[in-house]
Amino acid sequence: MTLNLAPHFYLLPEDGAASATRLDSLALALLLLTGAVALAVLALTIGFAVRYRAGSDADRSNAPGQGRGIEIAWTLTPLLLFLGIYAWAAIDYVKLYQPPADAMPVFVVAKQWMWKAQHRNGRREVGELHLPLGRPVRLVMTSEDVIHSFYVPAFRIKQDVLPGRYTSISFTPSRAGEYHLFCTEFCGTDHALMLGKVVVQPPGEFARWLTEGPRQPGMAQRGYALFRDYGCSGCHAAGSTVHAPSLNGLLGRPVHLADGRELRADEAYVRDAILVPDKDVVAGYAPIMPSFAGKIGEEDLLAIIEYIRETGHADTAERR
Ligand code: HEC
Ligand SMILES: [Cu+2]
Repeated sequence: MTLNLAPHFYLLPEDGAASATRLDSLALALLLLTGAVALAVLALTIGFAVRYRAGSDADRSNAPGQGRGIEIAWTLTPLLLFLGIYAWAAIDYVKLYQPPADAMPVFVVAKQWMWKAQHRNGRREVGELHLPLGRPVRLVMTSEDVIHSFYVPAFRIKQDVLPGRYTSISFTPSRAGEYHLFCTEFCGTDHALMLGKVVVQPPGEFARWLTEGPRQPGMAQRGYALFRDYGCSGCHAAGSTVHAPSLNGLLGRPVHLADGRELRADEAYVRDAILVPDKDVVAGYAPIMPSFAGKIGEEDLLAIIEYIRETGHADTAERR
């Protein structure tokens, strides 16, 4: 739904994703609700001002001293209405951060002053982000320097992108086309030029685009090589003499930690496991893993995580 009132006047840009349609409905409902309340208050104010103006012959005898019923009504009705709006907005919000299991991960790395993206098959792009129409996507984002913020007005999504950690956001493009991508966190001299383009293509066209361009190894394949080069396999490979957990199918799996906590492994967890191994020690293992902070760059980290994700897929394929 768009709020186009006339061809050259619009309140919001055209919506290009399900997240935008949801937000527009919510914004419209809020506008109608608060507009109706404002109009009702205005009408009553004018009505009473005219009726009880000084010198009018309105009947002023027997003015009620209290009206508990009406006070309860005008307190409870807005309370319930706005709690309803709150619940509605909360559900929409959760959808941005709890993607469906089949959501396609795409990796975004921000740096002064550009947006870089990488797809799982290894295809990279700078200043552009190609996405398939109608498929839920999940962006896993980080920054190489300062805070940036990923903002696509047509999708009504905005997510801070921070150095030293992953943030992610999920949405489903619902209309093919090209959309503006902005950095919306002041990030230095050329912040205003940190622009990009999101290109939403029908699935077939997107699949073709993915395989075009220079041949490169997929992220998981590159990650596998890195996994050996950095010596991870020395401890984590099956048959290693070191007592270290198997990483097969780790992403999405519940993990029990030595301090009793339990969590579900996502990209951020794996990232921290590699860079700050002492933070979350897996139950039943000694904290002997060395930290790789400062040794592995952001893009290599993402590749290693993709390799770990792939081991899970290979696993399930074998079991089937
Ligand atoms: C010296 C052996 C050793 C090396 C080298 C090593 N690890 Fe570990 N790793 C461990 C041990 C032991 C644990 C479990 C204890 C802990 O969580 O610190 C672990 C835990 C992990 C976990 C969490 C596993 C889980 O089940 O939640 C991940 C992810 C991980 N390592 C990835 C890596 C990666 C990637 C590398 C290479 C960059 C690497 N490790 C190198 C020994 C090692
Ligand atoms: Cu920026």
